[in-house]
Amino acid sequence: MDEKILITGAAGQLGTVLTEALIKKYGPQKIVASDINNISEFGCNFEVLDATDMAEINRIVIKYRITQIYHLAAILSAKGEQNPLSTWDINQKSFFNVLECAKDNKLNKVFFPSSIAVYGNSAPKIKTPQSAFLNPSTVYGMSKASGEQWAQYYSSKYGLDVRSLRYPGIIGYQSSPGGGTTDYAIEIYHSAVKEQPFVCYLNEGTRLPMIFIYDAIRATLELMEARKENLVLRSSYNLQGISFAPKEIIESIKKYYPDFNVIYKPDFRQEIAETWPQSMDDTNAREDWGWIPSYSLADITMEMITQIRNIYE
Ligand code: AKB
Repeated sequence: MDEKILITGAAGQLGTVLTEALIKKYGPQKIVASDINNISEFGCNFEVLDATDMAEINRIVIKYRITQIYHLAAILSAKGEQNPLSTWDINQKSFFNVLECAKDNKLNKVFFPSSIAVYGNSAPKIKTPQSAFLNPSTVYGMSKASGEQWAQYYSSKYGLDVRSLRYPGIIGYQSSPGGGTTDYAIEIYHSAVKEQPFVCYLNEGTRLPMIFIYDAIRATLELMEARKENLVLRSSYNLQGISFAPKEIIESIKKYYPDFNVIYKPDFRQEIAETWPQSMDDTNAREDWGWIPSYSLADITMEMITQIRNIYE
């Protein structure tokens, strides 16, 4: 099947690297990167797109004969709390637009990124089960939890092949993080390499699920390539990489920078993090499409420090 792929939010943390991976896999002519900001550095087709604009999504889908959409545009957890109603509006409207456009134009597949943020205080914190109760504590989490339900609805009602992952915090060096609660785990490496003290907005023992960018990309591509009949879950798959707290990442950084200094100043993000799982049970992902993470905390620290040193050199 000759695929033509549209990525929304392509300039974001996940989008930057996923777009590159899709270009590598399908070739640049087959990929259309889009973003609300005009960033034309992608080596493929590029369109400025506000994904809340249905007419624009339709225009691009028709212009390029798109067959798949990876819908990455969204406002994340911490930034989302600063403007709850517009976060809800942007996250919901853009996903409805993608779902409707995919249904009407009979697209082959849609990818929807969900998050650990769908869980709240009612779910067990350790190895959070796939089917644990969802009572998200942020508007971002609410939008992802309802998005999952809509994904399932479009799948069962209209036969749309929507696939989704509940990502942990993604750690990567390729672009700056954008308003998440897990962003400290990226910023901390930049401070370490610049040999500056780091002000950590989470307490030293706040354990969260995280994943290295290359594992996150591989998981996304593996899910999208999996045989349709193997995918039992049409809401979203739990995805576990590793779990750690600030004190553990600091310990691993100190192997490279023994004098690295961290000051703890918890803010509103501490409260969000406390409602999230510490680790996820991803048995369904392992069983249905063979998910196995490969990067340990030591691997991530080595890779992040090496790559960030190159950036600042
Ligand atoms: C965030 O912190 O908001 C995101 C997420 C876990 O979905 N990184």
